[in-house]
Amino acid sequence: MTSLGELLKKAISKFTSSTVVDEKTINELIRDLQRSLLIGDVNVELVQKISENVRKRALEEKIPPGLSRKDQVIKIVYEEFVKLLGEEPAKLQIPRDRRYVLMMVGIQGFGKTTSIAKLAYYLKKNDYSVGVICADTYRPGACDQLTQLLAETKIPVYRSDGEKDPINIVKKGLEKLSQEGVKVFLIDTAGRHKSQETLMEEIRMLQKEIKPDEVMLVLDAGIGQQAGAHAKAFHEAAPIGSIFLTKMDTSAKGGGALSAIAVTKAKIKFLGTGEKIDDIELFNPSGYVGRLLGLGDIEGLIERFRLAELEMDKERMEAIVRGEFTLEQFVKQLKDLRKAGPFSKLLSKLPLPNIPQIPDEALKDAEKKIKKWDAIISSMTTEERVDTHILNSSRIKRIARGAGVSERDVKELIKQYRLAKKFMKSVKRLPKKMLPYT
Ligand SMILES: Nc1nc2c(ncn2[C@@H]2O[C@H](COP(=O)(O)OP(=O)(O)OP(=O)(O)O)[C@@H](O)[C@H]2O)c(=O)[nH]1
Ligand SMILES: [Mg+2]
Repeated sequence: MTSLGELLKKAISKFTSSTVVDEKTINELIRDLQRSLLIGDVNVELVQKISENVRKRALEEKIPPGLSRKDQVIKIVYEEFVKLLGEEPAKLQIPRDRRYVLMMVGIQGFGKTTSIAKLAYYLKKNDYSVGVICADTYRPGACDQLTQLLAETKIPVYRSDGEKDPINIVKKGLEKLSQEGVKVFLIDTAGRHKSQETLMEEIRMLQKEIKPDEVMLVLDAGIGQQAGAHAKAFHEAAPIGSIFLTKMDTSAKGGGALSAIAVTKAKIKFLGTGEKIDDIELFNPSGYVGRLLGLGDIEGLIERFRLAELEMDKERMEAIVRGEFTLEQFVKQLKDLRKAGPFSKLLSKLPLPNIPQIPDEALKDAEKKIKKWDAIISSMTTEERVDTHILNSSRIKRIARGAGVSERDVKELIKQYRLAKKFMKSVKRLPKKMLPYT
């Protein structure tokens, strides 16, 4: 069966190879992405959310000069996937000043034992006092494997070969290793068992008795859509807090992780990139999505957007300072300002000592008014937004009704807009150093 990763890549490459990009091709891309995600068992709500965000942004966002609509759609798809995986690179989030117990769970052969060793080594290199407990009583040689992997690291491994009860092993291990000064405990659990049910029961009991600070699910990047079901089963036994995605070096960069994330709401923390003990990477969502979607130089594309948008902002600011702005830009400007903090605070920072007349009304209560004004703008035609002079009383009536506000509200917005324009024009005549935007 085709993996989610392959399906997504196919959808993207079909889109990028189309000669025209219009609403139809965008909708087609969204449909293809939806279909792929659903086949990949990503839950419906999440699929809906991603596709709605992509559609909305693709239709609404301005394309900066020098960039194509195709570039823009790719960027949006990329950003929405990154958002899903956690925008920031993963953080370790393991405290240094208290005991911390991390339990690793996962299906047999996915790489639990290997990943425990990698994580232990990684933590040691980061100056944590770390120890490992082997609580896998099923796999023959499981503890030997762990001991061997860590042989050269001087990381203590607790094992109790006579003991068959993993809970007892962990309890004793915590005690013994604590005495040796260990603060961070990594528990390796069984992956093979009599049956799936008995395995889950064991994990459930460990969760109940040990109450680890973090349960990390190990997933093989190659397993594709079953990942969701695996994650669900483990999540029900012990709430999954993070994911270690293994075999990124050999798999088709599986999208199964997306399903697992959807089910558990946990984020990927680490990637395994080989069999050696230092083949471990802290997870970086942007790199992962780039690989998953088969996007070549996505970093380069994002950078080109960033520069072009900066340029657009600069031009917009300059136009505003010249008093050239539309009604829509006026409201957007107020919204941007609001993001920067309350108006009064912002105004007090501006170097505007003896300026003729700040249109006080435009700013007073603006925060309350902006919502109304936004609604007013939305019920205007494009023509009306660009040229307020065409707003006669019948148009005003229609707009007010559409926005659910009074006609007075509409008139006030127009008045404030004109005042602001006049104001900016008067500011323009002042010495340059007094301009707020330079
Ligand atoms: N290429 C590659 N191989 C890996 C990676 N992680 C684990 N492996 C290999 O996968 C195989 C299984 O790994 P284990 O760590 O034994 O898996 P496990 O989950 O502990 O398995 P059980 O103990 O049987 O439940 C081993 O051959 C590992 O070397 C990885 O990131 N890349
Ligand atoms: Mg193992």
